[in-house]
Amino acid sequence: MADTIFEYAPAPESRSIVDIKPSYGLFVGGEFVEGRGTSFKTISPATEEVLAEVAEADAADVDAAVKAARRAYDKVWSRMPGRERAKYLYRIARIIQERGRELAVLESLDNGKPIKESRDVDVPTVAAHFFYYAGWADKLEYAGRGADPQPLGVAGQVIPWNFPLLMLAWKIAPALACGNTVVLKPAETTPLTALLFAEICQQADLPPGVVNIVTGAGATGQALVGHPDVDKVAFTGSTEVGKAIARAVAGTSKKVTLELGGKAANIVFDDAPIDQAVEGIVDGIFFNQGHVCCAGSRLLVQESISEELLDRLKRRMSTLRMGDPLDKNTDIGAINSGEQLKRIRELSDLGDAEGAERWEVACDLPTKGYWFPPTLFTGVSQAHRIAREEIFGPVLSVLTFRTPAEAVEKANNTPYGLSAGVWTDKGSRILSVAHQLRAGVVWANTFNKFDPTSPFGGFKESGYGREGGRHGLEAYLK
Ligand code: TAP
Repeated sequence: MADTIFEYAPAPESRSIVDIKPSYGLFVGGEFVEGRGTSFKTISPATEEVLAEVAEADAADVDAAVKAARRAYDKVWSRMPGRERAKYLYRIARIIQERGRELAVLESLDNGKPIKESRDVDVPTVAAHFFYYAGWADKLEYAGRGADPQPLGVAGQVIPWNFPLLMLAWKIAPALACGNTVVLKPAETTPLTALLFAEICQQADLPPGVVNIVTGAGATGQALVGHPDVDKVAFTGSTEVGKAIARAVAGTSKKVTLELGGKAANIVFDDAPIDQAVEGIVDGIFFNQGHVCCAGSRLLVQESISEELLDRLKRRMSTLRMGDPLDKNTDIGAINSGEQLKRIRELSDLGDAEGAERWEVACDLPTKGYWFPPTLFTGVSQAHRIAREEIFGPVLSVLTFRTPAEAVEKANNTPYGLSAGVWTDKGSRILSVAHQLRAGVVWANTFNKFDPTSPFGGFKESGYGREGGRHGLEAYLK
C-alpha cells in the first residue's frame, strides 16, 4: 500500500460545502435548544481536530424531548392521515438527495469513513429508506398487522457510530411512516449528521416534536430507554449494552427491538469464482474499516483452495489505499475513535498470543488520528478469541474446512447470528447451505448488500426484531 498510495494524485473532496458550527444544542420540539447538562467535543478521527462542541443531554433534557414527542404524537402525527405523513417522508428523502454531498462530507469528517462510501453507499441508501417508507405510510393495512394497525406512540431510539446517518434512517423512517414520534440519541463520537438531519426536518416543515435529537453518551441513552413515557425502544449497538437495555425494560409494556453484534462467516467453496470471492471477502471485512455489525470477519475457505485464495487475497489487500477519508481514492479510512483502536489492537495482540499468524498490509500510517492496517490471521482455530469475539475493525480471521457439513458446523459455532456469505458455483449448494445457517441474512456470491425493501436482523446474541422491508413496520405497529 505504501508503494501505491501516492500513485494517484490526491483528489480530496472540498469540505467547504459543510458549515460546522462551533457548538450545537439539542433538537427538541422543532427547535435547537441549549442543553441543561455539560457538553463534549466531537473530533475528526483522521486528524484528531476538534470539529464542534455538542450538548450532553441530561435526564431533564431527555424528559423535555419525550414530552415534546408525546405532544406531537397526541396532537398532530398520530391523527394525520398516512398519505399526509408520506408527503413529509418523501420531502425529507428529496432534501437528503439535494444535500447529499454536504451530508457525505460531514459523515466522513465526523466518522472517518471514506468519502466514496459515505457518498455512494450511506447517503443514497439513507434517501432510499425514506422513499421506501414514504410509500408504506398510506398502505399500512397491507403490512400484515390487521385491517387498521395503530402506531405505538413515542419511540426512544439509540444508535451506534459506524453508520450514523444510515442507522438514523433505519430507525426514523419506519417509525414516522407508522405514525410514531421519535427521540433519537446518536453515538457520542458521531453526532453531527444527526444534527444536520434535524435541520433537514426543519427545512421539510416537519411538525415540531415529531423528531427530537438528544446528543450525549451512555447515560443519555440510559435515561431515554428508561423513560416511563417511551412506548418503544429501538437499539443498535453492542450485545453488552443490548442486554443491559433488555434488563432495564423487562417488566414494562415497552416494545423492544435490538440489533446487536455479529461474527459472520464468509464461506468459500472450491468451485467458487475466486476473483469474485476475493472482492467479496475484501468488501465483507474492509468496507467501513470493518466497523460493520454484519462484517464477514471469519473467512471459512475450503482447504483445497486456501493457498491460492490467500495469495490472491493478500495481493488484492496490498492495493487498498488507506488515508484521508475525504480523498476520493481512499478505500480505507480512519478507525472511529481511540477507544475502538485500543480494542482492535488488544484483540489482534491476543491473536498473536494465542498462536495465530498475523499478516498485515505494509504501509506507513499517518502520525495523527486513529489507524489500523488491513490485517488477516491464518492458523486460527475455533477456540481463539479472534474467531469468537467481534473485533469491529479491519481484521479477518481465516479458518479452513473440508466438507460442506464442516463449513456449516463452524459457521454456526458462534454466539452470534446476524449474517453469512456463501461462495460457490452451484445454486443447489447455496440453497442447502443457506438453509442450515443460523443467520438473519445470507448473501450468496456477494456480500454487504443493503436494500430498504429487505429485512435485516439477527439470531441469538445478535438481537431480535427486524428492520427494513415490510417486516420493519411490525416493530412500530400494534
Ligand atoms: P454501544 O457501546 O453499545 O453503543 C451504542 C449506542 O448506545 C451509543 O449511542 C451509546 O452511546 C449508547 N449507550 C451506551 N451505553 C448505554 C446504556 N447503558 N443505555 C443506553 N444506551 C447506551 O455500541 P457501539 O460501540 O457504539 O457500536 C458498536 C456495536 O454496535 C457493535 O457491537 C456492532 O456489532 C453493533 N452494531 C450492530 C448493528 C446491527 S444492525 N445489528 C449495526 C451497527 C452496529 P455512546 O456512543 O455515547 O457510548
